[in-house]
Amino acid sequence: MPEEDVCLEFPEEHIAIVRLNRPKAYNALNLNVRSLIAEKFTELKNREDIRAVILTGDDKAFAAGADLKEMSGLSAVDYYKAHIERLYNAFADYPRPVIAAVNGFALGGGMELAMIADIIIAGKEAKFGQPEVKVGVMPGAGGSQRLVRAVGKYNAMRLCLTGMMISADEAKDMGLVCEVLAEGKVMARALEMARDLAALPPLGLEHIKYAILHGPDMSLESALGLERKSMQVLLSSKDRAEATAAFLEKRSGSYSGE
Ligand code: CO8
Repeated sequence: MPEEDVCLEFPEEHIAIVRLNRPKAYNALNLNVRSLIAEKFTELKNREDIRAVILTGDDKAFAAGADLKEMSGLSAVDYYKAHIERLYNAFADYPRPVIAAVNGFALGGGMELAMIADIIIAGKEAKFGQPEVKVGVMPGAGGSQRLVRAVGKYNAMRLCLTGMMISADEAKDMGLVCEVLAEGKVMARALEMARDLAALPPLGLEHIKYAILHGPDMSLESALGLERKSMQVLLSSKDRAEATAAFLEKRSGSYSGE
């Protein structure tokens, strides 16, 4: 069977990899790829056994942005009707941790895709940028908004207004990338991190992710309330009892997500 433009792999128990697979187009995001990303994350939402996901591309590109060839033929109405936000929401709403493992180019829609993930790690040679201004548009899938929340006004302005590319090290200095790895080491590190996450209580991961994603858009008082309520829910979970017992008995815990 021919490989799809987005592949879903299960390398180990509890871990999934969503891999963009359009190498000839530097993993440019056409509508088919965006639909497949949505389809894969929708499938993963129904997989209770999956506790951490890695989103990646290949060595040359995470994704070099929207497919400019396809988009050049789209009218504003076509673009509206494509409802790309609904496709991205299938990924953005995924409740468990997602690591973006970036090698090569993460540009435009590709960088926007990486920013939906919860943790971004990158190879030394990776390049990030929001070059939409150079093709006469602007970031349209979260680029201006997720970026300003991640790196602040001045860095977001510099990237979006100039369309410049930055290195993985510079992206790390800004707080966008968490770890920069030597060439060839990104997937191994992503898997190691996913393994660590998958060994933790999944309900805790879900509640932490939700609070960190949604809290900053609330008043501090409401966000603290959300945090407190989430913590109270976790207190009554079976996994909390198991984690405490494991600590007291000096062993590692085994979690069911209940
Ligand atoms: N869309 C479609 N095909 C692409 C894209 C893309 N975004 N990026 C690369 N490719 C294709 C190239 O066309 C080429 O294919 P072919 O061999 O068939 O010509 C192949 O990938 C390799 O590309 P290059 O030969 O250019 O490789 P280089 O190593 O020389 O350069 C770069 C790599 C720097 C990544 C270069 O390809 C590039 O600049 N790509 C475009 C980056 C970009 O501007 N992305 C889009 C950002 S905008 C966005 O994401 C959302 C808004 C879109 C609105 C569009 C309105 C028209």
